Amino acid sequence: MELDFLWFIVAALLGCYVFIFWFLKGVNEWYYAATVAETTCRLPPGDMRWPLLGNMLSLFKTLRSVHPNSFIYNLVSSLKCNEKEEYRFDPTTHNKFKEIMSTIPRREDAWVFDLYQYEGFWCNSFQLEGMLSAREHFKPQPNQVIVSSTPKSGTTWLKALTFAIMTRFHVDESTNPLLTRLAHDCVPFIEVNLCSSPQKLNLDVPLVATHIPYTSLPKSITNSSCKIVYICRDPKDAFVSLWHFNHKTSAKEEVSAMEDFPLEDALEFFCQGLTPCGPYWDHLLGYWRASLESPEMILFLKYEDLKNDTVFWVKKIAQFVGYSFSLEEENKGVVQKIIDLCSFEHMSSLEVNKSGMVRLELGITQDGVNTYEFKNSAFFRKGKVGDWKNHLTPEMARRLDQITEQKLAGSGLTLNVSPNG
Ligand code: PAP
Repeated sequence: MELDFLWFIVAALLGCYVFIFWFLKGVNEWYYAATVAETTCRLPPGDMRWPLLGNMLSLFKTLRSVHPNSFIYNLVSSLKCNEKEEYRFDPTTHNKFKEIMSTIPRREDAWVFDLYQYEGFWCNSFQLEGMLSAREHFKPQPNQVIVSSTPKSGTTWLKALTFAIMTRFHVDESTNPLLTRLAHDCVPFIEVNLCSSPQKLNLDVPLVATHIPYTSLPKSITNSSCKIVYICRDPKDAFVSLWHFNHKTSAKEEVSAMEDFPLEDALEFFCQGLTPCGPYWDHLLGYWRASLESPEMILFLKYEDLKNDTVFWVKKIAQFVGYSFSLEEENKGVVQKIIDLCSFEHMSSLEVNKSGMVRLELGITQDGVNTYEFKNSAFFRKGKVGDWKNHLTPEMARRLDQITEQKLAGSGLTLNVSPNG
């Protein structure tokens, strides 16, 4: 009798344990699924989570079926998400991403975000997840234009110019979204902030951007008739720009961030190819070779050329993307107005670019959406050619020039490398 009672107690305890374990696990999964669904569908926080918590029975019934892999989850997502670009938190890709992340090389000791090496290039984790999602889901629009670059090569400027060129029939000078929004919010990165930009623009402009290396681009881009406008820059200026950007976006005070990651250390990483989207030179070469094979698909630009003869290159970009300026427009000064609108002096003086904030959604954890904020002004520093002279010693500059020469040898690509000393 006593033994039977003991067994009863053990079984009851075990039963309670299993029940509590599964219940908590279920709640946890539900919470996670709801967070993902809310983020993916841009529902107000709590929309999916809290109303259901009031009704424990329906919560319990639902929690096992709304896990990110489930049919219901996908149904909810597809019903709520009517904007075609909102694909970043697709659960299948998320699982694939987690699997890849656990096997690839990682460096934690360099720039603001840890770097992961994938398909020969280093990238941040959120870029990698975004890239995998873009590969699954990105569907170019008819006449799609893609602005591409390696970071700090003139992306913000090229985005603004291309956006202004392509929207000039929809908006006038006083209503241009570039006056009130960061260029990155007007032209989203397919791998980063299609989900992060605060509000979608309703202008029907087939224009997006990317830092993805050419060889890792979604097949939907490389196998299509998308036009790619690529911009590169003297690696010395790009490196100095990246170093400053790193400190401006660091969670630490700018000065102490600089002391923690001095220029000399950063240069070492840069030379080894350890930068976001690096090796820097390989990124350029991928697009350069593709542009030689398909010049009608890829326009290869250099920041320095754009600076030296902006009128010529703006007209060239417009023609390439299928939005040529008419003679009448040229006579009316439309080209110059676009150049003035997008100039460094004008852009950096706009209130939105001085005081606005970037809010990156880095991914989803069990605790919710992981975000990171920094000032829009981090994208505007000097906007000059040759500022490296104020930072690099002749020795450092020589080292970078030598690598550039070796890496580009035989490719036919020459950069506007401003002379040393
Ligand atoms: P991203 O790749 O992270 O978007 P990106 O815009 O390529 O950054 O690089 C920023 C650089 O472009 C900065 O260069 P600097 O650090 O040498 O100054 C920034 O000042 C410059 N830049 C931003 N907007 C413009 C512009 N309108 N005209 C010229 N240069 C610009």
